[in-house]
Amino acid sequence: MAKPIHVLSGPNLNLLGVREPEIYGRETLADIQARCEARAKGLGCSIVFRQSNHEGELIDWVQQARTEASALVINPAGYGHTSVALLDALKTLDIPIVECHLSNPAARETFRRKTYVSLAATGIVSGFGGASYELAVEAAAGLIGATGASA
Ligand code: CA2
Repeated sequence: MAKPIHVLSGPNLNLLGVREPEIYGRETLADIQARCEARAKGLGCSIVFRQSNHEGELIDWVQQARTEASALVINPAGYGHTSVALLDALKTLDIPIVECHLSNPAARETFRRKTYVSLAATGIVSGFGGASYELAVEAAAGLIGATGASA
């Protein structure tokens, strides 16, 4: 059985659909999880989907992904712009890392233009709302050779 793709979300993303819908959309994180699960299933893989408001917990989960995941999708939220510790953890992984963002941080405030996480990411998907996660799962699946296509 192939290892799952781990999908991690950082601080405040538990509030999706409740606050700031003009920036982050009306979908809840549970809605996005359902989209990712359906997409992964279609591609013949599985996901583990988690959110935390705590930097240390996210780092623990990144470390867990070293042995338990086939690929990692991460929306680090605010920690992407601040956390060298999260970057250090990500740099220990030998699996594909896809960074994802609901919004396009490059088109927002200057301080969002730099993300430490990007230094460890294989690729980035941003600006498509909840679909960013789905596209990131699809990209991760492609990087591990899971296409769902049957011969
Ligand atoms: O666009 C993204 O996905 C971000 O990672 C979201 C972060 C932000 O700091 C990044 O620059 C871009 C913020 C997440 C906050 O989530 C909220 C959700 C609902 C209501 C308020 C905040």
